[in-house]
Amino acid sequence: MQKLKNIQNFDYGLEKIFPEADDFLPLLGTDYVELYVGNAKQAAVYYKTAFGFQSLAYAGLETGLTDRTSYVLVQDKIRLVLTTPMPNSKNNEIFEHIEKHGDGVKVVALWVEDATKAWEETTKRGAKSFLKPTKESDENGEVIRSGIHTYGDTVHIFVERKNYNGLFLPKFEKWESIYNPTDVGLKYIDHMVGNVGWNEMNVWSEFYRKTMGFANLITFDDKDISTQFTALMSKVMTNGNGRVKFPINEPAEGLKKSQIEEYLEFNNGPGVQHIAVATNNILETVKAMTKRGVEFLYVPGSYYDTVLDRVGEIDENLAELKDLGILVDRDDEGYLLQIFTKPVSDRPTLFFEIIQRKGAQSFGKGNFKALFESIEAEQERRGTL
Ligand code: TYF
Ligand code: FE
Repeated sequence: MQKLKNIQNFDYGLEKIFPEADDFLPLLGTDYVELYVGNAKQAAVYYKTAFGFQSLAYAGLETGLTDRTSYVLVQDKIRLVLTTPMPNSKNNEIFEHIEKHGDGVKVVALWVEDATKAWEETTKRGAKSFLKPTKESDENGEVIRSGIHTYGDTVHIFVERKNYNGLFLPKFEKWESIYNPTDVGLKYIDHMVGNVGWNEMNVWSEFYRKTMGFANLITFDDKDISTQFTALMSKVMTNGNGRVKFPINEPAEGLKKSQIEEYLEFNNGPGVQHIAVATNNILETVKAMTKRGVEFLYVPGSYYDTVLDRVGEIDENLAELKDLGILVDRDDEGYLLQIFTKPVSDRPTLFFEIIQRKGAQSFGKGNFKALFESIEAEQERRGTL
């Protein structure tokens, strides 16, 4: 795999790290992630309490927006937008999204220098338009946004904010709240994973290559990702500077129903499966999140009997990692620590990954088997295996 040294989403730049990626869509990073939810007001309290997000901005009836309500949350470089439809919505897209998918990710917004060019370059290569380049302005300047469709009902919105110095976007006001729980040390979005249908992994990885200029960073076939019972395949796509990474999963044949098939059933089709967020101190982050009510997947304690034989020496205390259920993996550049939440809504669909990279730029291949067995145990409890 390519060397990805010094990639941190802290000092944005456009230097190219993957020579095989194309330059026609320079991305500065992830701009925001928008979830369509049944009750944005309550979801906002959950993400503040459990995930340590802070109140940033609001748009709704009080700000003159009548067809939807949105709460914007922030934690370091991560911006989360929670949107719910209002009854006089002329556009039923939000209602339909929630009815079909439950609460979940609608928009993966990408920060660009030129949203008009981003739209032109991607649509001329075959991407289907979601939003033509649109300018919005207020006393803080102007933002141009445009958008394209990707897998399922998910979309990418390109955000150009170089002439804007407001809090979030025009029409949003500062959201002042007296409830301000502290953050839990989440820093930036490391990657966002899409689940697509049978035999569609190559369709969508080609989409990212052709219409967005991404390159294939790694491929995991069903031998890399299988247990005794289930299997899946995955291709990790990256943009040229490595700031935006999208693994794409598809189900593979196994004796039992894989987690990807379960997702596709409960989500009524493809969509975002997990959002991986980075921390500089996974022990503290996971301790805080556990205390605040986030449920994590646990692997059997026997995982920790052999983990050091596999990954060698690490800085962390093994008993502490075991206590919290944090997984470890190593590649030729270093190691990584990761843990996965249980699904964050009632459907077994969207979940989060917490990841701390200590040199390693891979995805935890050495943990796949233990992780997927642990997911199977959850499927068993749900009766969906
Ligand atoms: O993003 C990844 O590739 C890792 C591993 O259903 C992973 O987080 C892959 C597939 C999956 C859950 C986790
Ligand atoms: Fe991941």
